[in-house]
Amino acid sequence: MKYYHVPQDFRWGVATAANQVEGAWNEDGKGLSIADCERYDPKKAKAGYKVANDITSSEIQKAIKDKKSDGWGKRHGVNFYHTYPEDIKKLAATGINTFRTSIAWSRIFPNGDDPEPNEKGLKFYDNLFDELHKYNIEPIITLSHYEMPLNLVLNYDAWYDPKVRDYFMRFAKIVVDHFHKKVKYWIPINEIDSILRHPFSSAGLVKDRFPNKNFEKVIYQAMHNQFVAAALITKYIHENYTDLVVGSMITSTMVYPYNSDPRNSLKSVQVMRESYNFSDIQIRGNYPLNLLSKLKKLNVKITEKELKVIRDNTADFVAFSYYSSICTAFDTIGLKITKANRTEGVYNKYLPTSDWGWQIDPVGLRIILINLYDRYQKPLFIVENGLGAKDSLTESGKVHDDYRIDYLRKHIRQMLISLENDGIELMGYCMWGMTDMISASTTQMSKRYGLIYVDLDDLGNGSYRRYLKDSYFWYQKLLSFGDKIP
Ligand code: BGP
Repeated sequence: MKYYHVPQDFRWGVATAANQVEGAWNEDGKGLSIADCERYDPKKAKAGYKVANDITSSEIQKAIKDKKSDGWGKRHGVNFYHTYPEDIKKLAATGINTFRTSIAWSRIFPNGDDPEPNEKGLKFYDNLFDELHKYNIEPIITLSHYEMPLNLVLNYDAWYDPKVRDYFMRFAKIVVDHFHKKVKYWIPINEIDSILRHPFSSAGLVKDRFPNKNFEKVIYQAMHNQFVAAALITKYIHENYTDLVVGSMITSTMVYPYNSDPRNSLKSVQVMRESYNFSDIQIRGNYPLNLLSKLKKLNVKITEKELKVIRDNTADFVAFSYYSSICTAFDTIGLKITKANRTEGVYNKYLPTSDWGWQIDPVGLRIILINLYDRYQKPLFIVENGLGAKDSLTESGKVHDDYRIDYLRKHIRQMLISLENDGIELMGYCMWGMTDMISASTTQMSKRYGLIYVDLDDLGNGSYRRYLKDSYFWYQKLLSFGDKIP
């Protein structure tokens, strides 16, 4: 039989984000966060509205008002704030040694600008990390994953505002100081490139709050502020805690030319380059010239001191998410359009498509691994990969998600082939989803990713009971093979 080998210290895990699972939006002193304003509205969704991108100031006000009166907030998340001991126990039984999540900024600083951190917020994560370590599971922590205190949006200018960058630094330093003995792996900002696609959920930017400004400039200024903050916290960690490591993180979508017309190839290189720009900055320490000239044209404020901070404080590993691929064409008229994790592209006739229209491409993952390793020669880490699908629960409490098993098996197989043949360094693999959770792009519950089913619907009805899916048992079996996988 053919076996694939993974390094003995390979990290196998699951991944999630605080705002998508925790719930408890107003418990133990937590403040309102931007994610608390994003709610699923079936009528609007039908009309193509994407809450995480298109939200307006008046919708935010309405959401806050409704939240206070009818408590719909319980619909955000799957109650992980209370169920984490049982959830982690179940996950530990799969054999994982890694758990990626984020720390909700609004639990630690409810308004972002509070004079002192909220001790109860710190305590929650202390308990969570202790629980993980009880099972020898190492946490990987994202400091900013589509969540920030809403006050920093309403009374400041979110990530556009240098003061907010300072508040982020204060939050980040406090949590690193507090948790450095429990958390070795840190990722400052989730999918740092995502600010270009959904500036609200990534950086709290609401277009109508900048009436006299070029919104593109606002986005790029906020992007620059995020790069500086990520470099500053990397510096802080490296200077104070030499045993900790820091990753950059981008969304990796494989992009092919629609056909061999060189103009389509050029287009695919341009689209890929846009996301590599982001890892280039965090790994190589320099703004690529194409991006720098764009920032200059937009008159984005950048100081020499900031550029030096970015240059001198690069990340230790290259983390990325991978779900899907697209094709590109210089002229898309008449071509079928598809999407991959919020990037639009041309449909690829060689690939199947998920329930949510993302094309399934395991070989694309191998290409990304090769591309990223050749580009940086730094250890890689797949921190998100999974399938969003409509699952159904049988009367006997089973979920037969063979399509998810198929997705995971094929992607992991390509990863193993790459490890064996392509001369890459890979630290680990975290499948996206532990329990089901609220989808980031659609805010729906019915777009399910987990190994564990949660009884909850898009409108918040359900018992929150957990059921182990077939994919749970499949992952458990896979991990039981250790470092030699058939
Ligand atoms: C990534 C995000 C996650 C997650 C995932 C799946 O881009 O980092 O937060 O949600 O995509 O996307 P979705 O939930 O929109 O299906």
